Amino acid sequence: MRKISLFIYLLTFYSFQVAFAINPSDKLIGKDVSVFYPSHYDEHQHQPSMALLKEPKVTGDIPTNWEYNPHFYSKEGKTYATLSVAKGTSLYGTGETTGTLIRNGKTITLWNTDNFKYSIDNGKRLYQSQPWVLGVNADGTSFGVIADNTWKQQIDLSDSIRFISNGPAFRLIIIKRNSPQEVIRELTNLIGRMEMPPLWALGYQQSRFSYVPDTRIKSVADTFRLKNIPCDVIWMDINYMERFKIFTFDKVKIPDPKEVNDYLHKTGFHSIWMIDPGVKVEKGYSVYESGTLGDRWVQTSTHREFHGNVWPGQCVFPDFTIPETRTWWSGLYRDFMATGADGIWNDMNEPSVFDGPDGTMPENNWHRGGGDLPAGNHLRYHNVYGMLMVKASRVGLLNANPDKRPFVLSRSGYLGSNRYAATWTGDNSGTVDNMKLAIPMSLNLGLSGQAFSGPDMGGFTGITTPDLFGQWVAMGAFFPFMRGHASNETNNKEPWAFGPEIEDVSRTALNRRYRLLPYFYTLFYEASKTGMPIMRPVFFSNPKDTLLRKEQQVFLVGNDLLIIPKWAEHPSLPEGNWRTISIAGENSLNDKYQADVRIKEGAIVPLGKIIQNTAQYNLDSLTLLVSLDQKGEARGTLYEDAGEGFNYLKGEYRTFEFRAKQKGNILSVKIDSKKGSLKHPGRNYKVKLVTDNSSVEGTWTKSSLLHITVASTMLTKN
Ligand code: NBV
Repeated sequence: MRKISLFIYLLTFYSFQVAFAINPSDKLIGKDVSVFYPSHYDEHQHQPSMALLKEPKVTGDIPTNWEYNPHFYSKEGKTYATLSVAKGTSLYGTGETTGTLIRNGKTITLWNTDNFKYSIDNGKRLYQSQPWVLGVNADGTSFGVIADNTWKQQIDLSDSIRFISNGPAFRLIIIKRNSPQEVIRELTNLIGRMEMPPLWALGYQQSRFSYVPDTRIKSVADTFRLKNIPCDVIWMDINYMERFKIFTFDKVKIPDPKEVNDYLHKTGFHSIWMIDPGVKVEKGYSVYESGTLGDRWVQTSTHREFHGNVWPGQCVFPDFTIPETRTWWSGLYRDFMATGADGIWNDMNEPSVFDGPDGTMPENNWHRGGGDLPAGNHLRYHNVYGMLMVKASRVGLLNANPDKRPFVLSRSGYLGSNRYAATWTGDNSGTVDNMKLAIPMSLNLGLSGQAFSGPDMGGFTGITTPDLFGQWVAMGAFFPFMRGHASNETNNKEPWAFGPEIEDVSRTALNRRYRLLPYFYTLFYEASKTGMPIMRPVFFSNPKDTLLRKEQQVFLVGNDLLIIPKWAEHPSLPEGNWRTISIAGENSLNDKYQADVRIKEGAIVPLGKIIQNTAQYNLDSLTLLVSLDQKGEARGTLYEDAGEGFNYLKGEYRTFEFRAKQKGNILSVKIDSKKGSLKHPGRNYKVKLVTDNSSVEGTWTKSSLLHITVASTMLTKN
């Protein structure tokens, strides 16, 4: 019945177009997850899916009362898939673009683009493509739509959800759930989740285009330690290379990379080095020679080696659709990582080609594929070029250091690239607008499956003022990925570069982040298990509350902390009693910069110590911030593992549950060790009860049951 009526609908309204009937192979592929096919679907043009972990199995027929029915058609050489949207539906996702958190009314182009200053198309196409829309209905129930399509396309949300592709007809996967959280869980069940990153990747990271020579790298690192400003990572941008040739080091600027890495390691730093995809065409250059010998490069439409200009001059580009190319690429990291590098930064991987059409390769360039991946043109593979690159980079890091968790940062991405790499939002500017924009950008990445993201904190290009940096560092401390970065033409943007006041602001902001690491790390664990974003929109607190749907100045970290940047004006706040906390001695209410951080009633948040880097992370003592609900109760969790390596996958981790209960003026907190085999000798805990206007702390106790006596005036009345 459903199919017949839709077919008639199509004939009536689209008779001027080529209308396709609903395909009988539309099926359920899981509980309340359906796949829909256009009738002219050619699986060789789309499969194996680049987004999905595996080809979904049909589990049954779509029930007749299924309400999300797309229709497919083609018009003027483009293929369309449309889903009508009921009034009151809020739309999100669509990956990384500029603009508001809520995506209704927007049109986004999915064509990965090197977009310096977000100036091309007003940032409506950026470095990544996530053909994915999350819908939250007026009543808070939810759905999500994946266009399983890598080809160049647009998402038009002006009056419905419409995917418009320059490629052949494609299928849609539609998820239906009771809440947006459950939709994200199912999305990431289908596309995969990130694995636990190394703990150090959650620390503060300092970058610039570029810290050279080696003495400058060391002095930046030393200054952090000298000034007691926490930091975990120093980043090396392209100028460390010999004439921008990847996998080389400039002999004068970085004569001994191993010595640099060793130096950083000694003071608790990790190092991340940039590797771009463009390989300089140069006789005698080993990467070019070995790649040419193996026939590894992307070809022109006439099957010649494609050449394009990037930093090193004329370059060739690895064809990552070829399995042997990926293996070769992975292998290049072996010697490179042997210098002691800890992580890799893959930039320019849209791919950016300075003299190519639209800043990239011609659409008819040829990718040869292999294994189960068919050959195809660049129009098909452009959007997954970066994803295939970081997939191979990740394997390279793993092979080089089998006992370490690989950390790769990628500029380009596609739906599912969260499996291989974290991301940042590219070349933003040091403006107030760009600072504010970072919130909806990272929130929508999280709502598109990419939980590990953040902006260039402080702004990449343009002069950043001290005041802006102060606001940005205070807010950036609560993003999943926190890296300060700066372009080569700008002022210094290290925390101490803006004078003593902002240096102090930065120290406090970073102390707050580092004290919260046990909470953040627990959230990363949750993200790796369920796909739940670390940074969440406030409407997650109550998806039925339509007043929260547009809120993009404030955000949640997990479910229990609400972050209100100082610059937020009349934000819509979630209901309930959210109490302001002091994390590192600050009083955010009297502070010009430090964001107001509030804990949810009924929550317990674990705090570690103030440390200078994660090598000092030691949960021998934990402060439990307790905020009681109306019933005088609170709960929280903690995840713990070695912070590095893979033993956690064999069970060497531990989860804890904290439960607080008030009886009279005694507050007791019970600590239960739940899952995992990680041994620990027990630790000291301290309870800090947060009430509406003050807080009270107990004493350090090594026990699984803590009691503190609190003046009854401070307690919630039963
Ligand atoms: O490698 C230099 C820069 C890098 O700093 C930045 O983060 C990337 O997004 N890179 C782009 C190349 C060109 C910058 C104008």
